Amino acid sequence: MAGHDGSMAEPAHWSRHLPPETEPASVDLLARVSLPAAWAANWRAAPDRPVLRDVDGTWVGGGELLERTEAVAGRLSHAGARPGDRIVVSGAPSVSLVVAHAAALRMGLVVVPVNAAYSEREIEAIVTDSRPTAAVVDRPEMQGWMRTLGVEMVSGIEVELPDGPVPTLDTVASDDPALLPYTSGTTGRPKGALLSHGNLLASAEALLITWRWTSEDRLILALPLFHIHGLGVGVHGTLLAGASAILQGRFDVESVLDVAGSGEATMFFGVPTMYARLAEADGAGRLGNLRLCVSGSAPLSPEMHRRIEERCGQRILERYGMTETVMLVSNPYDGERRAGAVGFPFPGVELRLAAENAEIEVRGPNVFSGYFERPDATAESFTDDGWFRTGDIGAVDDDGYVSIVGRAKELIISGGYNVYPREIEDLLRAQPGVVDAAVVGMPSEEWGEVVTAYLEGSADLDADSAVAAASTELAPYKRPRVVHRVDALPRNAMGKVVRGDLRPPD
Ligand code: MCA
Ligand code: AMP
Repeated sequence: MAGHDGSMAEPAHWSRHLPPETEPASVDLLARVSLPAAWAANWRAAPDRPVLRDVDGTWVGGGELLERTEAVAGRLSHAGARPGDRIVVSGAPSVSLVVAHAAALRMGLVVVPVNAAYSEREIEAIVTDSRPTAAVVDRPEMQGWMRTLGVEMVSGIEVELPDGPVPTLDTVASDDPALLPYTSGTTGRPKGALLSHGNLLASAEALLITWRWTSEDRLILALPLFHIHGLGVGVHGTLLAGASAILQGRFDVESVLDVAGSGEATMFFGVPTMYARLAEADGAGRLGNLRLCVSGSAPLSPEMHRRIEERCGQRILERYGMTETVMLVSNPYDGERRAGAVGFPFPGVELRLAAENAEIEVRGPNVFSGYFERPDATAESFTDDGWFRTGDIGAVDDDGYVSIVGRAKELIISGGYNVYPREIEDLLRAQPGVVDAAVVGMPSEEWGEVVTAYLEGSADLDADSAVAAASTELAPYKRPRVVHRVDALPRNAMGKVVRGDLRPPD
């Protein structure tokens, strides 16, 4: 096997192989078997210890989490949910949402986390594909859609169902399925990334090691809890470390800085858009009180990295992950946190760059086994020798730091949310008068990229109205913010749109 310097002879299909930061043999990332078993053990060991501060300011301790997750599991089981069944969980951040999630995992259900702002069309695609038995959803409108789509058990976020006996809990194996988050993908049809309990546990253990996350830590958690960043990193890490978190219902610059300034928290995790806003705020220096600030989900520019250090007195630790793999690469906690780089593979993660295009390929106990009931998409996303193709283009410098230098996939990242052009283009093409459509991300200091639509059509095409009509089918973050009508989209000799040649008309 190649060393850190990649010096030994390498097979032709990859150019550089980085082993995990901690050799796999030296740490058993699966020793605790599953997250829910480890969480319950932590809660039992310290029932009075505060774990989560709810959005109304009340603290909930381990003993209460044990009781509440058991009660919810009793209700779900009484209503007919069985291990292996899928359950949609969707809502704004709250302790009740975390309780529903943890209860489902403790009894062996597979959680399908869903964006609380999705449209009926977006929900239908996920429900049709995942066929959940139950849905715990805070938005009444979405509860109605779930019922119409035939979901048997639908409740609000408090799981207001009749009580029942507590089923067997905390007996899942590492290989059992745990989470089924959906990613739209380049085909426009969403696919579920099936993550096992082992995948989630291995990644959370690696975070604890790399970021020195201990029970003394308290996280300011202002991320949505339906993506890996807020859920798989923020919630899972907090509960595994036996630490605590302050849940903020939504991201608000002043609230984050107030908590940071009060000295009651030690960490903050955010996307670059959040840091861009924090750096511009009065009293941004309050962020400097924290032990650790982590950025991820989208590139943090070296300029922004420096600006935050200057304004907030905080040297950001940037890391890189994906829904399919949880966390992959992190800057070091003690060593240099290098601006513009994402760092070294987490414990357990091996990384290599494909020789032909430097695409990052990974493997490890954190990497999912495939897309739910999509053998073709799964086969395409793994190499013949079993490495997952991330679709991100990487580089490794002489010190072994990995950087993301591009994307092999058509993906726009706006404010840390992924937007796949294909899904939006398909909706735009269906609008009257639209001959063709192309959607790209234009650079933006605040959002990273702004979703921008080019519509091909005659001079009387009302491009804004066409986009507005398509937007009713899309969650707000996917809606094109900039719209151009063009006589003809730039095409190559094969007739394919050349995205790189798209320019606003004069
Ligand atoms: C909100 N809006 C957006 C976005 N967010 N538009 C484009 N892109 C967005 N990301 C819209 C709102 O609907 C509103 O539209 C307008 O922008 C202004 O809203 P504002 O109040 O300023 O926004 P906000 O509520 O403060 O949200 C900004 C945000 C949020 C806090 C940065 O986008 C956010 O929480 N992003 C994090 C997403 C995340 O967790 N990603 C992780 C996935 P209008 O004016 O029309 O009403 S990736 C992942 O999990 C992997 C594993 C990883 O590596 O982490
Ligand atoms: P998702 O599919 O929502 O899990 O998003 C994963 C994608 O986000 C990755 O494939 C990357 O393209 C991107 N990403 C996550 N973290 C970073 C980062 N620190 N720098 C650049 N891109 C990132």
